[in-house]
Amino acid sequence: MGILNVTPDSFSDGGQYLDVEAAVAHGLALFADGADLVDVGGESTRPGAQRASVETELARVLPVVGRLTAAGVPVSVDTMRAEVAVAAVAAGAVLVNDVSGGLADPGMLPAVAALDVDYVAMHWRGHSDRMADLADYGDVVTDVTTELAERLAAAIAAGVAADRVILDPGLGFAKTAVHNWALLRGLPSLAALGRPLLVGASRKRFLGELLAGPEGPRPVGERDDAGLAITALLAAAGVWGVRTHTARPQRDAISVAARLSVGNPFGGAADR
Ligand code: PMM
Repeated sequence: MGILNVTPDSFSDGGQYLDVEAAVAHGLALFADGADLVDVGGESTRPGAQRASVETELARVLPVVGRLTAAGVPVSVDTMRAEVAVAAVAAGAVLVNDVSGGLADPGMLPAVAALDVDYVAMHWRGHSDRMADLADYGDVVTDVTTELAERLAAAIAAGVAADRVILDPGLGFAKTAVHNWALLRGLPSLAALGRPLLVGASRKRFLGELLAGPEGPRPVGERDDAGLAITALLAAAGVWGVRTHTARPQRDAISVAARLSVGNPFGGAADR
């Protein structure tokens, strides 16, 4: 899943693709480079970010979704709002990627239930302006597994088909670096919920902290090799997808992992 943020303030690519032409060109490039989906988002979720209005989000996302879909690119929409999800699907999106797992907008799960799309439910505890205060866990793997199980149950109760739900631990969302590493190590616990897993580690702060030097954390633009190592390991472990800023190197890492994998904790990668 290639990331396309049509925002002025996302932590890694904010401001680069606000212009429709630039955004479409980047989405086409991600697809040409091997992304199975291009994930179009119009609202930054970086820690501390303020919310965009629904009008702003729609205006950013819809032209890009429409143009990419018309060009044959499978598109997902990264939104917490039912209204944006519905409009993006009408414009051609095939998956709704909801970082709030249905918690931010009570209309989201019923709206998704009425659409013929896959749904990513990410682990989330609150909006970006306060999520740092919500990074409080007993055992983070147990707590995130329990809370994602609740989101899966809520989606099913709202009428979403269970086999259309993909779960995501939500690295960096109300989580410290220690939490993120624990969750990456604890993915088999999430996999035990019986749904495919998506993981978004690309360029996130915990990688910058891991690779910190005397000058401080490794800058955002210099974290891709570490991200690639995570992709290879997760692909070998059998995750369904990774959400990343580049596509070709990820594709290559996934090919290597698939070729080498002989059995994995989640079952199933060996014969791909
Ligand atoms: N991370 C971000 C945005 N959307 N969606 C999913 N499913 N999982 C994630 O980890 C995730 C996401 C924040 O990163 P960005 O600003 O680079 O898009």
